[in-house]
Amino acid sequence: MPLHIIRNDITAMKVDAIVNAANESLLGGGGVDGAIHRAAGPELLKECRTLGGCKTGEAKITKAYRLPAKFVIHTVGPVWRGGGHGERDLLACAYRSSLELALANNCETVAFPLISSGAYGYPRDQAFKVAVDTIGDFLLAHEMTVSLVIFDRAACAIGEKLFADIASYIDDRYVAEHTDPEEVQYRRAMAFEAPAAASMEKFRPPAPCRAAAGSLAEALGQLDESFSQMLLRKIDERGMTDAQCYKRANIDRKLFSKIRSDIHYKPSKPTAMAFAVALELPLEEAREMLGKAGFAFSHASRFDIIVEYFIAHHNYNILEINEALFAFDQSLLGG
Ligand code: AR6
Repeated sequence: MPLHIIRNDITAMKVDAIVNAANESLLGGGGVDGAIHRAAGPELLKECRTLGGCKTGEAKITKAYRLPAKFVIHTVGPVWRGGGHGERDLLACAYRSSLELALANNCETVAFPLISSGAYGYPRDQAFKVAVDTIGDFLLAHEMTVSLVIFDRAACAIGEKLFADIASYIDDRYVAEHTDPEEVQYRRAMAFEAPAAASMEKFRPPAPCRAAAGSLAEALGQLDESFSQMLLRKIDERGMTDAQCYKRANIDRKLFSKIRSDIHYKPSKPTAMAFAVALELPLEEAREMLGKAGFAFSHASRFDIIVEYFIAHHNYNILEINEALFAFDQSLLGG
């Protein structure tokens, strides 16, 4: 089930549980903790007083009172002390404990802030990575929808090198596509001038088009393999289970069932791309799969170029792709 990365105020999230980045006393504080207590009202603090605090890396649950969520899961992330004091493990523990507690309380939708990345000083790009990796691992084994709620975009700057590589990949392609070589300019000019003077012959459809028009029924009877058929074939060829595939694609089980049961299902472009990534298709096959859904990688779209960058580099980790898309202010793949 999917991981969403969104920009929002976590107190506004209508989910089964929101997670609070608290301190060991559980008696409130600043940052997201302060915002949650203010929005939930004083009864939250009253219940927190009965919990006896919480160790770093662990989690406790309360009701959510005036918040739109049902529960608040309070967890405590580590204070950053340079990275050599088990901070990463403790932070991963904080996410895992919270997710397990959510599971034990039948929560299907959970929203996290970027734990430790504020007052506790954990470098934001690293905190973001731990969050995405830990939640991503958990979701491979459990059915739950998790939102990582980011307050400010700077919080998830991906590594500088990756950022620079993607930026130049975008530049190269974007520029190539938008450079107007002389011959293209000439052709465009002709197209604008042509109609009055041109003979109708000039506007006859190309041969393959005419052939198809001549025998439409025949052409329709010989439809190519559809998107859904190609998807299911590729899943089988790779010896994957359906669940492995839709999880790797960061796609909801219900959406997958729809695609599975309707051979003419037309997915959105991000969904088609997400499956190409989940199946680890080489670029040519990814293009073919996209084509089945009526799409193509466009070099006029940063979104497309970024996904293409990852496929071309054989990096099929959808969470990393989504980190990059988010860092470049694009919508995400899958869920
Ligand atoms: N919604 C979502 N994210 C938010 C919100 C909000 N309303 N407000 C802040 N953030 P922090 P920590 C982001 O400092 O580093 C408290 O005093 C914020 O931009 O809240 O784990 C506790 O009592 C940042 O990225 O938590 C502890 O003493 C992230 O939430 C201590 O701070 C976490 O920042 C915990 O420090």
